[in-house]
Amino acid sequence: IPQAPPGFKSGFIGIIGRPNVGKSTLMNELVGQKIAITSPVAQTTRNRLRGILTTPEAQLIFVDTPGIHKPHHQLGEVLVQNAKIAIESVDVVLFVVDGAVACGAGDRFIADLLSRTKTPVILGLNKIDQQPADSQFLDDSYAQMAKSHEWEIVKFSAKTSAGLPQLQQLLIEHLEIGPLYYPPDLVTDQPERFIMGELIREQIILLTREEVPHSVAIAIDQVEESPNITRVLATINVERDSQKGILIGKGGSMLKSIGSEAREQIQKLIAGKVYLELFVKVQPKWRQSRVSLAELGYRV
Ligand code: GDP
Ligand code: K
Ligand code: MG
Repeated sequence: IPQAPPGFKSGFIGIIGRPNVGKSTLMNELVGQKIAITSPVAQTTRNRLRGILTTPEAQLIFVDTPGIHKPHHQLGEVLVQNAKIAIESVDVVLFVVDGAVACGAGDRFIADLLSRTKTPVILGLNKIDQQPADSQFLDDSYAQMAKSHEWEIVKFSAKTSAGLPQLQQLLIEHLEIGPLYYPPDLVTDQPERFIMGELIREQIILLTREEVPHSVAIAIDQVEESPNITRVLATINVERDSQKGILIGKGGSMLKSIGSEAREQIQKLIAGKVYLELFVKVQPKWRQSRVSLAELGYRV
């Protein structure tokens, strides 16, 4: 890693917020590459994932987190625990809310968590492209929350990029002089294999029924590069036979769709041709088992 020039700033920014407010979309937009998968489904993001943006004056390391919500099972608790760790271990918290809907109980639950930390908080109103014509009442509901906690507030759209340069500038202002933590051209701390697994999971979320996505875990078994094509073998682990059935689909049609969409995404990721082979395996109750969670790469 090269030495940072004099006056260079760097630091870690935790992206916190309810599910579906656009945290992952925002991180992808800021770093300029799809590293975190996004979808209209809550709990798309499971692991903590770092996105890295290096400018001539600063290195911003974003920590994407799963949305914070009331946990219902062990995986849920692990997710909330990870978000809490993220809050304490970053230099700045970017608390993202959905500016197209009024401030609600979910936002206040998080605001309460954040009020107990010394980490500086910036309140980010996302989805301003979706705000209705008369949006003053929406802005007011968040402005009140920001004021009572003395948080700075900034408005943007992760989808259209409106307001993102201003957000970036504000974040840099909050960082201290620091080193380059990562090489300037790196956009994520995760290995390519992990992102590949995520891109497969994204297609499962987008293409299958809601009960399947929460119980899948992807293992990339093999990545074999040759001059013309990269061969990727992956296993989709599910809990039940019925889920295996849904994933495979009639005559294998669902698995075929997942495979061809995921292949497109992985080709973009590695900028090359990909051959993708998917297997589906039933591994009962992995969600309840901390051992299996750890084996599958989740922080427990
Ligand atoms: P997360 O759960 O907070 O990580 O949210 P995602 O990044 O997965 O986004 C949830 C949904 O909101 C997806 O369908 C995104 O396309 C959508 N979304 C994210 N940011 C914006 C935005 O600025 N404007 C609009 N209209 N939609 C957005
Ligand atoms: K989501
Ligand atoms: Mg996300």
